[in-house]
Amino acid sequence: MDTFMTSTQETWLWIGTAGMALGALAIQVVGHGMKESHHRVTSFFVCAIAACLYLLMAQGQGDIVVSKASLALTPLGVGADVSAELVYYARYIDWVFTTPLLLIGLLTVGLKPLTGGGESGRERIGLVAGIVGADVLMILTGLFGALSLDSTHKYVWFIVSCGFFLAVLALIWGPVRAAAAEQGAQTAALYNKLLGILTVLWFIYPVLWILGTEGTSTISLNTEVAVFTVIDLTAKVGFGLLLVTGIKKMSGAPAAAEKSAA
Ligand code: RET
Repeated sequence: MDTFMTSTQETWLWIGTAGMALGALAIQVVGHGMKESHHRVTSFFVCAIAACLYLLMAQGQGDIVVSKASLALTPLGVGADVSAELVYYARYIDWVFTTPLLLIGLLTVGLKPLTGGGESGRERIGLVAGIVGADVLMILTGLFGALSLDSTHKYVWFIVSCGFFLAVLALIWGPVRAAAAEQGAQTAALYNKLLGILTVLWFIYPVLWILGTEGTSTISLNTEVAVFTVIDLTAKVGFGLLLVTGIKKMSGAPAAAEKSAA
């Protein structure tokens, strides 16, 4: 039963705050002067949003204690059962904004620009809305699970959240990957590289959640906060830098190479 933020957690949360702020800065510097600047803008905001929410948590404002007390009359007198858990709710505010932005970063690599709109434009809107919608529901239902003290409720929400996660993966590995493959070898290679990295990193989140205090409490909250900080920095700063440098390199490459590969 963890009910307060320890100094180890506080240190990691300050490392997260500084890392995200420096990451935002690094993305601006590395992406300076790039042609497709929207990639720099989305990657910058992913880190800037995370920096604000890590600051909220480091200052002790991003957590709540969920608790439940029940009293029962027994032959021996009144028995009390209290359960309480510290939940960093701010993570979910971070993720509900940053995961759609990360996915949009990936989608703008995989999906080619539309000329004309029409039916294909509508299909595109449907695909993007489906991916972002499933992602937002994945995070929200994960929050519902984290706030549940009853283990049945918790695992129901975990399974629902995993279902939405699988839907996101099915769409980015299916139709979006197929669209990226039609855009030439260079774009397909960059998309596949980012897709592989994103998938591996994102799989760590539900595993950590279920092993941590939100799930089975197999690992301590100190370890969980430390590992989340490292994974968050990799999934946001590392991924953002890869995206920005990959796009910059590709726009610098002769267009003929892309066309001949197509
Ligand atoms: C939760 C709840 C349990 C089930 C699942 C989850 C998935 C979370 C993911 C989060 C990704 C976050 C990123 C943040 C920023 O970089 C919510 C832990 C499936 C995939 C990439």
